[in-house]
Amino acid sequence: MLFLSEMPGCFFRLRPLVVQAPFGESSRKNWRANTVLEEVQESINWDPKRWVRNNANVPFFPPDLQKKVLVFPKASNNAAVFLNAEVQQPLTSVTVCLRYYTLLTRAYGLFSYATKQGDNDLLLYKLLPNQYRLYVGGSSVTFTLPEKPASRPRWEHICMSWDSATGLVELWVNGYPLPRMGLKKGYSINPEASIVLGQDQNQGFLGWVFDINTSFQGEMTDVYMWDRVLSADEVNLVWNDHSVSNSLINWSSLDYEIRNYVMIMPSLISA
Ligand SMILES: [Ca+2]
Repeated sequence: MLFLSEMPGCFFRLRPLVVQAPFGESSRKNWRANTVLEEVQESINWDPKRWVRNNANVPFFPPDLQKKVLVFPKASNNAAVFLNAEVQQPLTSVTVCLRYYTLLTRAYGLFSYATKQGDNDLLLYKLLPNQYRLYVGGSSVTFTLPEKPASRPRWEHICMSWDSATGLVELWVNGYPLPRMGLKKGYSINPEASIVLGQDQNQGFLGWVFDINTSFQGEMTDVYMWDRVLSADEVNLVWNDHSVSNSLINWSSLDYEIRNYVMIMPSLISA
């Protein structure tokens, strides 16, 4: 379990190391394991290589986040989780799935994929409790769900996909698809991205910046991304917590970096 506390002017950085799996080949060629807790001075121009350690004495943490959740305990303009994804070529189709739990009623960013083509090259954004806004290439479509008062707060699972050939955007909420909409037909999403959970990245003077008023506060888990549109059966598998192969981002072997006040905790929901 990782305990990360807030410190003004500093952020804690988790740098996953790539090591060979001790039990033979895993589904990925390299087993991303062993995160190292580093306290470093906040710097815009940090060099990732500086923080890689290959020391047997460093703390060891299990790489598998199954049954774990990310807790974003409070609204902020600096807390986020950065993800590394092995995107090799421009994305002409994509699916992003995640599960989250919040009591927020304002807008917030869930998954932000910013590139030099724009801060909203791919963005999952919640506008209202019953309204999702999905961006591709800076354009957006808004899905408005029928308002049904929930009897109790609950986790929500979403899968969003987009396909360049048709321009069609799918949004699945708790395993149910909404009527498809279209945008950016023929577009390609840049493979070089800054990928962030829990914030909407915006273009600032010196780089990407966050806005406390669109920050996520709550819990998040089961984050996945594929460079294809998942079939209905596959979305159903993901919703039911089964694995679907060949993902670019995989919750079970997440390559991530935590900035500021985000905690990794056991899920409070029993299996
Ligand atoms: Ca943005």
